[in-house]
Amino acid sequence: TQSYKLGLTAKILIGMGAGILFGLLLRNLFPGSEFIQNYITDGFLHVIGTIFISSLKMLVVPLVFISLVCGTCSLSDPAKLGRLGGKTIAFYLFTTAIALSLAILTAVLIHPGNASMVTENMQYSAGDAPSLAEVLIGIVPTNPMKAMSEGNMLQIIIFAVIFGFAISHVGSKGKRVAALFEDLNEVIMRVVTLIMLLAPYGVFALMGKLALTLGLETFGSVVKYFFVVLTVLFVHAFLVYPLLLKLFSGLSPLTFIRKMRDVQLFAFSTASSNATLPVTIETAEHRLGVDNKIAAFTLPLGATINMDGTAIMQGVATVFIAQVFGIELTITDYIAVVVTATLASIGTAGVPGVGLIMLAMVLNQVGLPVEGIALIIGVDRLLDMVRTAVNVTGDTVATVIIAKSEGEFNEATFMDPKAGKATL
Ligand code: DAS
Repeated sequence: TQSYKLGLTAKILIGMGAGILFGLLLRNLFPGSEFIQNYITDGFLHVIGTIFISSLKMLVVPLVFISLVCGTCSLSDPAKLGRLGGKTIAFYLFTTAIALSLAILTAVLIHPGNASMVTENMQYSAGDAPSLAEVLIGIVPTNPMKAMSEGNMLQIIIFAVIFGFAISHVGSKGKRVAALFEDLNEVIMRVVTLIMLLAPYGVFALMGKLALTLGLETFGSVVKYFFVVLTVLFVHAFLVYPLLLKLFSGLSPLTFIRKMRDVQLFAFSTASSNATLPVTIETAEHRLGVDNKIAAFTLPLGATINMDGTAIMQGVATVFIAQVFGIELTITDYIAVVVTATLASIGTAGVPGVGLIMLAMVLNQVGLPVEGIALIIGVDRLLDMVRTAVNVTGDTVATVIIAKSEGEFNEATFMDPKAGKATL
């Protein structure tokens, strides 16, 4: 008889459920237990969860460099490279602008914040938002190896694109180098599917630790803020993106959403677009039918500069904090928020909690009290997980639309429900 093979998605969901149950059980059976805190929460669960995330991050730099060189060296036409870059940046800015506008509008209408929430011991420090000049200068690596060792995604992308482009302009030698990178790409993608098989265990640990540490009491006064952000995130992910996909590519949003489940579960569990990148690239190429030369460029770029979910949190949080402190925001203030939030997101990689750090820059820039962040920091971890899933979904929607518009898309793969199932 055909033994029913549980798909990876099912195993991850089981891992999540078991982890949450395990954490809640321990939290309620032994509240405040030192042993649990030291040996389970900060011990066993922390170790397994961190190893899982590290094993994903381990792949990011080699995968992005190899697949981007591999993709670019088959993009010998400079006009096509320029058009691809232009389309990608334009589409990312377009969806982020929609996300921010939706968020600000909803928060102004629902008015989640009021003056009664101000407490005395609020403090939070803010960095300075980078200027456009700093962002542009910061993109070119002075030392590619340093960029790789630091995981500076934009610098790695720039170097890989230039290196790959040069390969297609050295004649026959280039063919050998290109073939080598094709083979390396094959190997590194195989490593990705191997690591994905660890997911159920890693997710169990991550959710177990979260359930053990995050109590319902942290939701207190900011429950309205929490649900406003959640609502806009869901509207953006399940209404705006399907609409854009249908409008710009004519493809079935349902098929897309179904095939994005694993990626969204990884993003939710790790709260890191960067750590999820190997899975996003593998899914885009092997399950959604996007050609490597597109996915290898648009997805690493998107994981770094395109964070619609984060922009949504920042839009709502800015309005919420202004409401709490009774500060009236003008249209120019909102425009300053949109510009600063977009600039701040370009330079920062997709790692857990980066949204809050950028929010501090945005508040600082528009003269709002940064200490207001102390109000929302308690629920930010859970929101970070959801908005990261939205971030990676936005990157992939843009990738599919651009791939189809460039004719670098295999519709048969997209329509095939069995395509690219993660197996050994
Ligand atoms: N966790 C970030 C990411 O990986 C998003 C955020 O912090 O807002 O995209």
